[in-house]
Amino acid sequence: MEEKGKEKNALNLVKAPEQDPKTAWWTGSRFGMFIHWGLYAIPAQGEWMMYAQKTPVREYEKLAGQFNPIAFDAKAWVKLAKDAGMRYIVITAKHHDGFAMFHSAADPFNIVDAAPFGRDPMLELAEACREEGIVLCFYYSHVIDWHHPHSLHKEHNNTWDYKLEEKRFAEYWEGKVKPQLRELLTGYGRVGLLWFDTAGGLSEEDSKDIVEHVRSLQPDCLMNSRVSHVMGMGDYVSKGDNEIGMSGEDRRPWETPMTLNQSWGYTTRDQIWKTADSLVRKLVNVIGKGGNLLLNVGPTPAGEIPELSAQRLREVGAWTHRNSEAIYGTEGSPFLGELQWGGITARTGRLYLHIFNDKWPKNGLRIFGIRNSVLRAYALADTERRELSFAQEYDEALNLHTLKLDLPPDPTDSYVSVI
Ligand code: FHN
Repeated sequence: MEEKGKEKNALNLVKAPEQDPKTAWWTGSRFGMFIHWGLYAIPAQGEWMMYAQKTPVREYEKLAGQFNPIAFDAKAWVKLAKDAGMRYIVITAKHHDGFAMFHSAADPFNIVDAAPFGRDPMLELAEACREEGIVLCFYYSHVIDWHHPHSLHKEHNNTWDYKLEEKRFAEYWEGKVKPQLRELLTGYGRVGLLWFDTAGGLSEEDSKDIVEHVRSLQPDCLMNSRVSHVMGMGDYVSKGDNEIGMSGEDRRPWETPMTLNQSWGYTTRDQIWKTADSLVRKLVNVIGKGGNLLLNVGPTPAGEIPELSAQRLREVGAWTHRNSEAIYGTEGSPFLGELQWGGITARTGRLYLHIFNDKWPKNGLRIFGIRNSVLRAYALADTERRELSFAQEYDEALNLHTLKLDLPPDPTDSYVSVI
């Protein structure tokens, strides 16, 4: 929907979060692929298996000897992300089990030195991403590491192999975390962002230390807020897992990490999948509130993205490709408040009304608060751009501007139709 009005922010009833220019690529991207991939794919019970079963380190290490994901094809993963309409990839370079999915001189417990595979999948992904214009980013578990004798978290430690009172955190921090981050930030080209997780127990001093360390190596690399539990740290807010906030809740750019089923790492036990329909709505809900969606896949031990995940991503991708204008580079809705019928995104001079098909208002839609004169309204999916009729009214007593918009009798796209 196009509106007249010269003032750039005439519609901005909600101010878009203040933004550092270096986050612009990321907020404009709106949709990313999260990948949880590691040794835990082999037992296929999720990435917390080692902790849940108190698997001794020497036992867990044996998984590395079996890890040979010969079906891994970086280009195919990047293509799938692209097909889904995702513009960045965040992959677990090291999760809580401490196993590095990249070649690391800092710790031999890594995919090149400890597994028969012998390849560095992060190098292959970096190249494939560069070729396709996808931004590569790394997840790095900086506080929890069940393999290292000196990692120390507020609650989730390996207490079955190591004694808490014998921990010397600095040995972990200086000997593994910082050197591995250096490796990631110097060996793989541009890293879009580092996705830290669960900082429980990390001191403010160490949080600042890690931020400075990253900045000194790649000044433009973003960091999420989970780098520290100190409020305001990081370049953007990571919401809770699968959490979508209320409209206007965050003053900083934010992102929702979300699962496709109910797990992050590959598991054969969880078959509760979100449908493409519900995923598109969730995407709309997030971007309409100004956030990013980071949607997860958990590849198999053979190195493949499970077909049930891939299929959903391709279905979502058909929608994102048709509606790209209403997604990338947009801001969230300028209006505060939850919408029952869908979500709104905006860019200067245009509002995109994303209407959930099952809430299709056959009698038209009313939008309150648009002061600008609307010029034209049409369905984005309509290649002929046939104009929809509308009327604008102003109630002086209530000081209320109302746009009454007539809609076609039926939705114009699958899942969610954009006007
Ligand atoms: O413990 C992790 C979990 O395994 C997963 O990586 C998620 C992703 O956001 N983060 C932690 C829990 O919040």
